[in-house]
Amino acid sequence: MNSIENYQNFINTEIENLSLPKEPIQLYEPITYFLGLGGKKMRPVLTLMACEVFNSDFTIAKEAALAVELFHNFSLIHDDIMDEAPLRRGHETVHEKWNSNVGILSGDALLIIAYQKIATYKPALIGELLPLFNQTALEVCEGQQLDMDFESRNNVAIDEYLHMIKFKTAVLLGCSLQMGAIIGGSNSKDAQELYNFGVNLGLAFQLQDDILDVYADQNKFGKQVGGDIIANKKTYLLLKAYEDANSIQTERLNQLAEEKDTTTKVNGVKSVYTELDIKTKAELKMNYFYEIALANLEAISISSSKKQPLLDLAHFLMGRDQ
Ligand code: GRG
Repeated sequence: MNSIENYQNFINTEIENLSLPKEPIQLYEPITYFLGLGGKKMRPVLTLMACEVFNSDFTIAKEAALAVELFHNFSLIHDDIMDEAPLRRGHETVHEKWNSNVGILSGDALLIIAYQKIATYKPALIGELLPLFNQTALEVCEGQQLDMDFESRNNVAIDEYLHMIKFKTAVLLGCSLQMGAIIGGSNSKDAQELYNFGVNLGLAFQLQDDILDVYADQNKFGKQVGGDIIANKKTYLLLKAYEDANSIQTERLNQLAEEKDTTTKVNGVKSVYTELDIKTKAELKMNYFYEIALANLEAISISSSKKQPLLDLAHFLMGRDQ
């Protein structure tokens, strides 16, 4: 059994050893730059762990683990362009360091390299992995579009928001686990249960992200604390606040959405959140999904000791403060 750190080291080495071409420089240098910025590598770790639950040799899932991490990085590069984000993982984004066209094309190349990794498996395995990967990629696209649609809508329901984060964030965690399980030789019921574990963990993870964005310690948080409030992002916290607010609080939230002074804005929204106990309500929802995730894991027909690394990773992800 390996520790989270062992799996992370393994995947970091594999990424360092990707023998990417050198030219055209503007295509491959941004990829090397972005992959070198770090990140938790939680998706490939999930793939390797899920494989090891069913097979003593987790390295057989190496190419799938690389595929999910490369896909994730591709989506981050494109997401940063769409969001016009200056920073990612505490460093300049690709479009900021080069330009948007470079970001689009190097992101595209990363996606293709991800597919090349899946194509290394035997045809029977590809037949199982590819539909899952394709379905997931399409859902991530749908999640991203819904997220953008929400920017110009004032009537987003909490269930719609949960559907959006399921697609944008959670399904890739499920897919990472299911691919590892398939490669490891699990039965389809356990592979599906691991997928569900990943989706519910992903929902809890994204809700935690919403909470951290408002309440994290700025010295530990990789992004700007209050960034979602400043950008009027429709997070779970904001939608819940609108749902629970009285007419005076609704009016204050509406006025704060127009506020130009960022400190006044963040403090104002936070004070409405405090009045409505929004942090506790968001934590309740986060814990709800986390508990379902743990029940999914419990339902898998293997010994507790084999599930322990996945449980450790779930604890690690939910205990993060950055
Ligand atoms: C799928 C064809 C296709 C297009 C992609 C751009 C896009 C469409 C989707 C964006 C998806 C996206 C960026 C989702 C956010 C997921 C998320 C929670 C990112 C942060 O993940 P961490 O915390 O990051 O694992 P690190 O840095 O640790 O890797």
